[in-house]
Amino acid sequence: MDAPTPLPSLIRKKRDGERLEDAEIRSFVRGVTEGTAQQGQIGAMLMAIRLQGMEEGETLALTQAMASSGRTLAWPPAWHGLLVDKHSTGGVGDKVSLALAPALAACGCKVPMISGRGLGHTGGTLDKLEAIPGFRVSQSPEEVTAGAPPRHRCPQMQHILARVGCCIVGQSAELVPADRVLYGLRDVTATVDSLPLITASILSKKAAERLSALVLDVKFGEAALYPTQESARELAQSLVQVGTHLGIRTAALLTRMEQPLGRAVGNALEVLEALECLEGAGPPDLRHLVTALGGVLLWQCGLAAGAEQGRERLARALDDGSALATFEAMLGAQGVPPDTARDLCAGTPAQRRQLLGEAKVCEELPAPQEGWVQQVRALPVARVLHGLGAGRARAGDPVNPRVGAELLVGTGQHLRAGQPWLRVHHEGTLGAEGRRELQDALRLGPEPPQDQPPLVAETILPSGSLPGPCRDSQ
Ligand code: IUR
Repeated sequence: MDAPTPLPSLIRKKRDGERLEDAEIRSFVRGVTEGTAQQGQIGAMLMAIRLQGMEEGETLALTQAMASSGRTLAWPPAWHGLLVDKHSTGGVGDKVSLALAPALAACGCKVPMISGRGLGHTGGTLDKLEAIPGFRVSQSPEEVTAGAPPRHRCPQMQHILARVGCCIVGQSAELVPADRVLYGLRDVTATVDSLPLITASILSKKAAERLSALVLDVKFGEAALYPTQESARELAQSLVQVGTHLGIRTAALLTRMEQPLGRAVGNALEVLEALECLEGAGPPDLRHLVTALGGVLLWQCGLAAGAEQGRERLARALDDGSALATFEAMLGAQGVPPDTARDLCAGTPAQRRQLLGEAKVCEELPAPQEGWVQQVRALPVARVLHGLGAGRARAGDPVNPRVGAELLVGTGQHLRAGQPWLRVHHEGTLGAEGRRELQDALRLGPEPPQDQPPLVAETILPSGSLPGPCRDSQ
């Protein structure tokens, strides 16, 4: 083990713009994990990194030190090369993981997906899954540690992956404890928006999962973490480079986040829409993103000759029922009673809605005038739903899974004055202010909109960047 370096000298070094040695970075992360570093010292180092940045080698060392700050997962050798995951920087109506994880498993991948909860205006995969009665996103400690060295074995997850091929779980307290501390302090020290800190935070968790391949959905636009394609590209390049150095085959898609993905926003409504996608139907933009992200992963882990062939293979899994059957098996393995899982996957839309529960109030908003839909802005929709209880202001707050909205129109559609364009599901009061904000989300014009820019703007690979989705084994 490296001799500890006094933290004030490390902070001074980074404050003055010098490069930190790998051993110094490990020493800092050890102080964070073991609790010997004071909160003020950690905050000061985070601010120094935020202001001075880090070279790629420093970011890699930080990622590695954080990844080994806790437990790392271990898998049977036969699965090596097949372990895949997807990470999204967060969007509105983004239910991709719910369809993608089982579809990838149906194609032969092993998907130990570790997801997060929603915070702010973006939703979280775990909250969506918890709209399903009985679904368990966590594993009890007995299940994690039973009969195996706690640092590596994860029998419950491994058991599910062996039987089903995928699981979607929350991050356990033992996985990357350094990130828990650093992320909490970044939130209160105005250091969330630091490229090396975001890169290390995201990738340390993926490195601890011992993945073979990773695809990142880096969103940009009004409702995304990054407003512009250029800023999203910078993060994507950092993630792809550091991920590749970690030995994970990493690629990123830059995707637009101006409008909600699909037609449904809100946890229970998004589960319903994910089920449609798993049946080979549902909104085209959702299917497009699921198959584009999955296609890259199938190519990266050698199950398809190129990204396009991967996309076609994934689409087949959605169309032939195998992805839906895998989703049903995953629900069963994660605590959903078999009858409920079957009724949800095989039921009619009305039966599904009844199973997930419906909000007390359903209100339709009329178009204020005639016109062609140019855009439905995601941000105001997400903000109003958040205020109605669909999202949380603080970690740990409850969410109401029944609150949400259905878009009744799509871009390019013509609306008559008074025609309903949005159905809001809630259990409170929408109020004049909320109504005004929602009406501001609807952009109408006198003519049909010109060419729509593609949802996938760019693909970032270790070898460089391609416009649009990755079209073959380039
Ligand atoms: N998600 C993460 O896991 N880490 C981060 O720093 C951000 C999002 I921003």
